[in-house]
Amino acid sequence: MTKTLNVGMVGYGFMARAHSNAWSKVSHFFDTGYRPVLKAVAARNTQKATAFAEQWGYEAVESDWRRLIERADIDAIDICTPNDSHAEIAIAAAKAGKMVLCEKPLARTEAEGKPMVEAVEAAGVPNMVWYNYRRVPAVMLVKRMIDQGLLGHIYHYRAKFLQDWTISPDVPQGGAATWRLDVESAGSGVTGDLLAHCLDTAIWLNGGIDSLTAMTETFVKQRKDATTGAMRDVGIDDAAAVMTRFANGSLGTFESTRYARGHKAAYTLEINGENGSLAWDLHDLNRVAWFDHRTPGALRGWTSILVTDGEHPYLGKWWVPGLIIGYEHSFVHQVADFLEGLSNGKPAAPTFRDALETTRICDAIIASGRSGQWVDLADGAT
Ligand code: SOE
Repeated sequence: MTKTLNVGMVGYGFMARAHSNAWSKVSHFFDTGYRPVLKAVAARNTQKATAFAEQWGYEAVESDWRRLIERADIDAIDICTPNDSHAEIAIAAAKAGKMVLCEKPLARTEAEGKPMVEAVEAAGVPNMVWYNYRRVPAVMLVKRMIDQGLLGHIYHYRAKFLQDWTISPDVPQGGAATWRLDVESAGSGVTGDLLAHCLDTAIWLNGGIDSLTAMTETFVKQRKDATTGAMRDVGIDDAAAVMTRFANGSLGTFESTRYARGHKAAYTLEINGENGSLAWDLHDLNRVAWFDHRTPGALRGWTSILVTDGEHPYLGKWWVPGLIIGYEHSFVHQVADFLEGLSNGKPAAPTFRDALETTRICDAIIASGRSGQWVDLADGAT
């Protein structure tokens, strides 16, 4: 019998919309044993929260996330607030016995994330971090192809996530819309916001990172505070270029910036193995580019796999073969896997513990950007 799962959302921004859409759609397409109910949304700005609740169908509004956690009728807390409040909310929610889902990155630093992992594990509550790009069907197909050994030994992992929205020095820091530029709220710049996605996908596809060295830069040194209007030093990294050594012996290169004119969300990855190469591009998200070296010489070449068939990951649940899906579906898939995990007892990844590793790598990037040194990450070292 299908159970209901009452969701308490904290926040009403862009990510709260992506998550709410996923919670509301999932049971129309996936049989997971659970039907989410949008029970209540919490935010200090109750006017905005009320408008959000009306638009998405939340039954109630709370002006404080603590009230949401106290409610006996809430099963899961979904955290969609700026990074500096993730830890406090997640720890309180876990202590209250709620399931906890947290927007990425888990926390601003590994030190902040550790007690979050301890809290969910001590309480034994299901938990997950929203690294949604794993759930793009084409990326999931890449995972299956690697796990089947199609690439053979892997030599290179390459990823980029490029944007251009902070080039103007007039973009402020802090405030509801631009907290991502404020180091206090965000913890870091492109590293925690964009590279974290690339790293999460990379360690899932290609295994752990043993060591890295990074170059980081803050191009605009001072910006206005969105609230006070006063000029303040900018503490975030605007761009990062990283070289890594993976535990499997492969070399990784990662690049992220918000200063690449013309790029809004250009996430691409490529993996080169002994038997072939695989590539994926968010702007063509339903395709995997595949070069199979074992194909006879005259026929050998890059092929483009259109990931829209019923046998492809998740696609059998949507439309008929050949019809495409988009960005928002990756969130629906993540919720579907989370609910499935509740039903079958196999927790969906990345859990808080999995996501802590990504945050640990982000810390190492920031540290290396400052010191110019390689950072050893093997066996838990930092
Ligand atoms: C920032 O612009 C952002 O919205 C990130 O916060 C998301 O995680 C990323 O998926 C798209 O870009």
